[in-house]
Formats: sequence, structure tokens, C-alpha cells
Amino acid sequence: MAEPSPVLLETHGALAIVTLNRPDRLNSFNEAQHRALKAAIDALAADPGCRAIILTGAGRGFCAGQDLSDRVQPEGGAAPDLGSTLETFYNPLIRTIRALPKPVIAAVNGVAAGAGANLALACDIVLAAKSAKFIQAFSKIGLVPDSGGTWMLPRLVGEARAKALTMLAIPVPAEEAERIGMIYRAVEDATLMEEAMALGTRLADAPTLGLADTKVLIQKAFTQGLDAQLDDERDAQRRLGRSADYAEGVRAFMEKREARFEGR
Ligand code: T3D
Repeated sequence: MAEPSPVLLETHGALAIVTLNRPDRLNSFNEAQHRALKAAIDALAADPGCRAIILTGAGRGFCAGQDLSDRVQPEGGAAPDLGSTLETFYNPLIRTIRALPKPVIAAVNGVAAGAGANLALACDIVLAAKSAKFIQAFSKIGLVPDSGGTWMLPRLVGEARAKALTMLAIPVPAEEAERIGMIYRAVEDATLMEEAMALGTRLADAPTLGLADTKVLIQKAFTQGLDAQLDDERDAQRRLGRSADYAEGVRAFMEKREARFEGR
């Protein structure tokens, strides 16, 4: 029998749902899943009909990071080059999500560990089922948090918490993750996908160019000063002021009706 695809892709109008699909391994990454996820995201990036993406996991986990069964070293055998895996797979994935000019929602359906936790945190909006938890599992196997974890976590939760959570590999339940600002919201398990779809549909119907520039500007705020940020806001506003969605938004407001945005 053919192997099931390690990544599933479905579309609902302008909203796409990408599902990591290795549930027996809690959707941990092997090369096939990396390649399938890259293909799915690249296709959605190039598709003007796609205006928002949900990333989730099949089964009881979101993603348990690297599949460690691919990393077992025979006694006296050569050590793997993990830098090469990061360079080839994890880093491009995180860079792609951060640069994607469309909103990406993580719908964290269950445990998110290692690179799986940081993949979720790289998404623009993180919703998590209340039973889900986030674990920076790396210290348990002698590694550093990767996939942007050392950059993202201190920004989200502060240096003190980031160091404790990573060095001690403390599992953070979804509601606690919401409370400390690590994620946007924890929701009931039964309504996770319904809420993610509602959010995704709303974003898919929104002015896509404006959302894309908002994403870039907020991400830049961590690395540049107010003067540069003000200049960038001016440039974005100038660009967006020429967009069809801006003209439609203003018309709709004046005509007291819902705007119909087209993402251009
Ligand atoms: O290597 C490189 O290229 C560098 C990049 C590294 C990035 C990384 O992500 S390093 C960190 C790797 N991930 C981990 O260390 C997490 C390992 N997993 C766990 O700690 C636990 O599984 C969880 C805390 C995530 C969940 O615990 P629990 O008790 O809910 O489930 P479980 O029983 O441990 O797991 C269920 C099954 O999934 C189990 O298989 P089995 O016994 O039913 O056949 C388990 O072995 C498998 N599984 C879970 N995580 C992984 C995995 N198999 C392979 N790799 C995994 N990461």
C-alpha cells in the first residue's frame, strides 16, 4: 500500500489548510515531511488565489520537531551534521513563513516540541487547543533551541522565562502560553479548527497587501529604531494608498456597506 502523504493540503476558497501528517510520530520531521511541507508552502506562496494559511497537525500532536529515529548513532559511528539539516530544511522553512506576504495561523492541536514548538511560534497568529503544550525539548538531548527559538522566545516571553523554559525544557500548557504572551489564544479542543477556520476566513477576506505590510513592519520593529520604522510606515502607506483594496475600503465605508477586498 502507498505511504500516506506526510503533508495534506486542502483549500476553502482563499483559505488553505496545511496538515502535517505523520501522526504515529507526532508529526515529527523526516526529510519527506520537510520536502512535502516546502512544496505545499511554495505552491501557496505562488498562488494569488491563496490569501491565508492554517498550519496544523494530524492526530494528537502538532509536531514533535526532528524525528529522532533518523538521528540514532551507531556506537563509534560518524556524528550527523545538524548544521546542514538546519541550513537545508529548518532555517528556510522559518524564513519562508516569516517572509510570506500572507498571514499564517498555527492551529496547535496537541503537543508542539523542539522545532515543532518554534515552527508554531514563527507563525503570525498562534491558536492552541487547551490540551496542547509547548516544550523546548532541545536541552534534553544536548542541543540549543533552533528554528528561531532563541530569537523568538525572549521577544515573546522575556529573557528570564525564555532561559528557564529552554534550559529546563518545561512544558508550557496552552492556557499558560496565552497568559505569558507566548501565543495569541488557547481555545477549547473541540472548537480549535472551527475557530482557526473562522479566523482564517476573516484574514483571507481581508486586504492582503495591507496585512503583508503589517507583518513586515511588526517584525522589523524588533531590529530597527522608531525613525526607521516611521519611514517604513510612510513607504507602506504610500504603496497601499494606491491599492484597489484601499479604494474599495474607503468607498465601502462611505457607502455604509461591507467592503469586498480582492487582495490587490
Ligand atoms: O536533527 C536535526 O536535524 C537538528 C534539528 C533539531 C530540531 C529538533 O526538533 S530537536 C528536538 C527533537 N524533539 C524532541 O526531542 C521531542 C521528542 N519527543 C518527546 O519528548 C515526546 O514524544 C513529547 C513530549 C513530544 C510527547 O510525549 P508523549 O508522552 O505525549 O508521547 P510519546 O509517547 O513520547 O510519543 C508518541 C510516539 O511518537 C512514540 O512512538 P511509539 O512509542 O508510540 O512508537 C514516540 O517515540 C514518537 N515520537 C515522539 N516524538 C518523536 C517521536 N519519534 C521520533 N522523533 C520524535 N521527535
